[in-house]
Amino acid sequence: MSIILKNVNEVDSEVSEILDLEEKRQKFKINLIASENYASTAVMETQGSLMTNKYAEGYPGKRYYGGCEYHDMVENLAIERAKKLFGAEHVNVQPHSGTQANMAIYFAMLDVGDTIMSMNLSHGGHLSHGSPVNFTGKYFDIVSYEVDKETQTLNFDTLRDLALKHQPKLIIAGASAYPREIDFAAFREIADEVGAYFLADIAHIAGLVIAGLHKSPIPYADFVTTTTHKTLRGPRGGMIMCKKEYAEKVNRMVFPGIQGGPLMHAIAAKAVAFKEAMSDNFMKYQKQIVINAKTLANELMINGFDLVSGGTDNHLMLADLIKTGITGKEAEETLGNVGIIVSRSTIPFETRSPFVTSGIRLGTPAVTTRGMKEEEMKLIADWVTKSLNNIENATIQNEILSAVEGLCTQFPLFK
Ligand code: DSN
Repeated sequence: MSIILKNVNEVDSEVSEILDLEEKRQKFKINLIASENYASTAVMETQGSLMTNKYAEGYPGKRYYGGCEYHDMVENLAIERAKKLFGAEHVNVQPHSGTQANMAIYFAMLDVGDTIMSMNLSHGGHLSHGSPVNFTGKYFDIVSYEVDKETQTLNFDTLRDLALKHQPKLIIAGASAYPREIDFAAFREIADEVGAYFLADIAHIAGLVIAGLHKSPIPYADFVTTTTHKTLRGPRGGMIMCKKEYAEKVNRMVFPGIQGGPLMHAIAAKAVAFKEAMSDNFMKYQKQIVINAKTLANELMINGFDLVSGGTDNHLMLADLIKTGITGKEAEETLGNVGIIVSRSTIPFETRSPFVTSGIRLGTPAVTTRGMKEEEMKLIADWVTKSLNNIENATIQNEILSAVEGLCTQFPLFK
């Protein structure tokens, strides 16, 4: 029976069995998905709590339902803690996701048809920043910037030229697959030059920003959005931070603009996660994420892999598999079979479809939560290499699978 939901088995044995299977999967596989993490049991308990039994449309002190006194208390706690953690003037903790946080900014500040300048999805950007298959690509005119062909990093001269040419109303910095530090001050300068709003989406790096391991966009950006479940290690959800002058517009767009009742159980769990993020342990954890990422990246390069931009400054790296002859999809499947979970990823100037891809993305937030350090990163790099170099060799693949399970047993989850 699942460690978290002890009563489910009595009511629904089918779901209970699925929870058991997922618990085993999380416990005995190495999770290198850069956007995932393991929330603490305190966060999960709160997210699964009785706070789900309430409508609380509106904001603290101004609800459209009676009986919201404790929901006001918990939402205010979450807001105050987030303000303190990030040094933000205004915080809205109600967005259900990162995409809804972004949507609120677009619809609060732009008109349909306005121009947004953002990073190309296949160069590391996010779906909700302007992909043609996303609402952003349908409602707004999207100008995409790419990484430099030589350095595979952002080139601010090219970015500036693009902004001057297209005069966007909003410039977005932030990515899902960019292994280097983002210069938010440089984005601000360009935004000022063309009179654009500046949105920084820090979903991936929020934890690093709190720990001061990545420069904060708060002094530079008009709006900062994030998810709360990646490096921040909270419940699945979104959040908006912005300058005071935009508070009213942003709040009104989140509710009643694009959302109805807030998920109060998730908001309560955000408050718990923010408290955890104020601890010394959280700072140490963030430092180790970066050390682990650097170690994993260096070992993979020693083993012959090409990494986009030649390494990492943050929690993730992108392996360019072109010279190996295998696709991202094949690599994801092969590693999945030995218990190492990664996500296929497009690489800059990708020639394959997003379903196949030429790369994989690897990140260290989840394995670092388990307590793994440099020594374990070296083992993992060797297993990734050996597995991908011996795709057809079942004996080797089985040996790696056993070794992976052995390592996971040494670093238990949900203790
Ligand atoms: N899709 C997420 C990621 O994996 O980066 C971001 O929302």
